[in-house]
Amino acid sequence: MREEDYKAAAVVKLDSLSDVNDIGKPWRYEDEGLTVTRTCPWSPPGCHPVGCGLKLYVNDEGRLVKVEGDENHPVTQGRLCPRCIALKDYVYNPARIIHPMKRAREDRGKADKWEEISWEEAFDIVKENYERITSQYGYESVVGFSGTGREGGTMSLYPTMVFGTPNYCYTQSGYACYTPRLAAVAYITGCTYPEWDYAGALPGRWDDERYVQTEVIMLWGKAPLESNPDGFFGHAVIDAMRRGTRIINIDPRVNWLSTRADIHLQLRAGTDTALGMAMLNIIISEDLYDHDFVEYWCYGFDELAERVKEMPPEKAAEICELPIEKIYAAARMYANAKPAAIMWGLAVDQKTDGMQNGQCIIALQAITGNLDRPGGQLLPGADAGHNELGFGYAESIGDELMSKMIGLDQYPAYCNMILNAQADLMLETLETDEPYPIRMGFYMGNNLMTCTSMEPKRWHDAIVKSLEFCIGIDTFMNASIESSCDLFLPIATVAEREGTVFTHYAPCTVTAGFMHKAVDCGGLPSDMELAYELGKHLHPERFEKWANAHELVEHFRLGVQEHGEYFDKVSQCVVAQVPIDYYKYEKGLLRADGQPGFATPTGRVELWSTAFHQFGDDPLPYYIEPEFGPVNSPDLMEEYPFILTTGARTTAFFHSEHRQIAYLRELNPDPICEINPATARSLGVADGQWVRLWNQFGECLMKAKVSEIVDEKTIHAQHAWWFPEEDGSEPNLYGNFRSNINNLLPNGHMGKLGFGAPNKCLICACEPIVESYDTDMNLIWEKFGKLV
Ligand SMILES: Nc1nc2c(c(=O)[nH]1)N[C@H]1C(S)=C(S)[C@@H](COP(=O)(O)OP(=O)(O)OC[C@H]3O[C@@H](n4cnc5c(=O)[nH]c(N)nc54)[C@H](O)[C@@H]3O)O[C@H]1N2
Ligand SMILES: Nc1nc2c(c(=O)[nH]1)N[C@H]1C(S)=C(S)[C@@H](COP(=O)(O)OP(=O)(O)OC[C@H]3O[C@@H](n4cnc5c(=O)[nH]c(N)nc54)[C@H](O)[C@@H]3O)O[C@H]1N2
Ligand code: SF4
Ligand SMILES: [Mo]
Repeated sequence: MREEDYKAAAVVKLDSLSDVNDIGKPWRYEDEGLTVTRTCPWSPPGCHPVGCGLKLYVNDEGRLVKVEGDENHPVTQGRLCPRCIALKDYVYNPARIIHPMKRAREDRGKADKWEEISWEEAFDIVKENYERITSQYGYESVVGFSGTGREGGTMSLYPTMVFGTPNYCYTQSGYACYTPRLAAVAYITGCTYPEWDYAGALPGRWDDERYVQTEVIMLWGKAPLESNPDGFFGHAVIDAMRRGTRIINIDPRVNWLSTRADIHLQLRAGTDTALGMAMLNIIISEDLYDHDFVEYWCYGFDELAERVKEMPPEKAAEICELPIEKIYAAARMYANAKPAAIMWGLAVDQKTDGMQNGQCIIALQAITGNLDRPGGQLLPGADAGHNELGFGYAESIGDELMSKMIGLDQYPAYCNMILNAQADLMLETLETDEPYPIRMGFYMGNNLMTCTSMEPKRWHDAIVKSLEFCIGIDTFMNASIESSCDLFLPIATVAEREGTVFTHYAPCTVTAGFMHKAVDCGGLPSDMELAYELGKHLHPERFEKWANAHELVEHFRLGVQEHGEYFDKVSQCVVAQVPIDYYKYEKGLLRADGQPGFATPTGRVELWSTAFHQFGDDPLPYYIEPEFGPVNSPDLMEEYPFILTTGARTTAFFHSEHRQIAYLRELNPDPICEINPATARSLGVADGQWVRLWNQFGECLMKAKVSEIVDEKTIHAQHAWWFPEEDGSEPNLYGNFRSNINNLLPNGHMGKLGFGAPNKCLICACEPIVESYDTDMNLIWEKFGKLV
């Protein structure tokens, strides 16, 4: 493309996203005899919609030979994680599956029984089984399993228009990831997630005249350098620190940021809500709050002030096992900084009172006047990005079928919020066939038996028993698909697909990125293209309005109705900053009716939540002591004396993915649990030794990393471990249940609204073992690393 054409195409109208401007070079150019494609990835390989700038170098044979960061991306500026640097080892990995495959139902769990078939045969098999099962059991007998926000997994298109089922299900107990935070914000403020404003959307970035440097960031149960979560680019925190931003870190573990923080609150895992209430108590009682904001824009302040009196700092210090002066210092530092921001992470969701923890965080952000203030917490506007959630539900499912969604009656605050069947009840339904049988399933960016689900063996048995037909849609084989699927549909990686990636899944988007196809590995479809093709086979009438998958993208992702050149035009872009506004509540930009205020029944931030009240929960925040821990179960702690927290992210892997990438596996060859040196000494555990972790729910084996990262009472264990180099057939199933920390985590311990699960605050025992399961890196290099 010529430079002038590129400029002509650079300004596009993205419906509700308004004007965007592309930045930097054309999307494709020649350099050193190679073709360079600039792209912004989403998945696969797995990542959240961060859309970091990538340059993919392709040689004359059409082969990807080099990946570099794109220095012209306004936020990432050339920086990449090891996983993107290793992209070519993922694309060309010998274990990657590039043909559809089938297997007889009686051969489930036998890794050598797969047979390659054509796409036509694969579509016929889906149609035949789908029609047979739904005519016998109804559309509600189909379940779609999704994992975290990967491009495919976020798509409501599959459950709605393709399979027409009300039962899409993210299977982590209590939907304990992101959605509890989204729900708390939605119910209390009428907006979705307020992320820290890191000037990502401003053309001048940190130096933009509208921006005000954040003085303090409170990182709450979030480790963004490792996780780049939910569309946020973690190194922005370091960029801000270089400009003087100070850090408060709330985390039971030590990490790079906590060692550079002004204050590290190393609390007992799972006690965050007590801390949040105590901080509110201090800020209110010391009159450190923003009186104007509270008076004009908040509802229920007096009731909140009364409630948090129940949590004086002394009490929180005892509960959280923190020095009281640190709690005071953190509350004062946060409240006195203007602007200040809270970055709240997964640990907020992963406890029974996750919603109440979220409620405290929103209250802190609101009463300090940091909502929608430059350098504070950016709010999405009423006309924020096209939100695809709900796309196709009305046309394809209808009210009667929708009312059959598992959990809708018991947990309306959950099911209506995210249009998902409640996870814990779905497990019971699979086990009991009550209230009706579930007989067909598909995995869409999900590997629940290794990673997403607690008590994974229970999920395994329930799925294998109840599903007559199951489809895996993935790039690689995994334990869930191996044990329970009859059909495998392979898909394109980010290097082979076109698409869009909006940070934060569209609402509160700061950059819009566009994926460009750089290579071809056998004409594999993207998730969107596969949905379109499958949909045309199963329900052609629903798909006839789109001539191709591009038109579907225009409608589904970009929110435009008229089709034609739109996608082509947009797809010339690489990355664009999306215009934002501040103080939208004053300008009538948060409410659909254009009135000032927030989109809640009272028009204000509801510190006393009318929504929580209507759903039958307490309208004010309250603390729930972890069910299993020193206070509530001292007897159990005699047997299982350590606090167990799990799943802190590592840059080497995205959940259960990337174990086959030799270069990444070398960074973290074995499943690690972190144990304090004093604890290790008392247990007789040496650094690098295998240990058994167990509790009342189950056990697993991990390799000890003896380190001061955790204190003496706490053990942290990695999640999502399996061993693709091992025998995949049942019962070994790639060693799936051997080092699976989720064996020790239960289902069914969520909060009153159905959200939250104690996945980062359980208990366990630990003992050294003598068996050796050491990873043979030579085997891994031999098996997966040849093509580098
Ligand atoms: N590399 C990589 N990146 C990822 C992922 C991945 O698998 N790999 N997964 C993605 C997904 S789905 C998500 S949800 C995000 C999550 O990303 P984050 O929100 O950053 O969450 P985690 O990394 O799980 O945990 C963050 C921190 O919480 C701390 N923590 C543990 N227990 C507690 C507690 O009780 N209270 C407090 N305050 N802190 C606690 C941990 O020590 C850890 O440092 O990451 C995303 N990004
Ligand atoms: N103990 C413990 N367990 C946890 C956590 C924890 O902190 N502690 N974290 C939990 C959290 S927050 C989450 S979100 C879950 C994550 O759980 P999942 O999202 O289910 O993660 P994976 O197990 O990696 O499975 C994802 C599968 O999707 C495939 N895939 C990747 N990208 C795409 C794509 O674009 N399209 C399609 N079709 N497939 C794709 C991958 O190859 C992989 O096989 O794990 C949860 N499990
Ligand atoms: S966050 Fe890391 S892995 Fe994800 S797209 Fe950006 S560089 Fe790649
Ligand atoms: Mo997640």
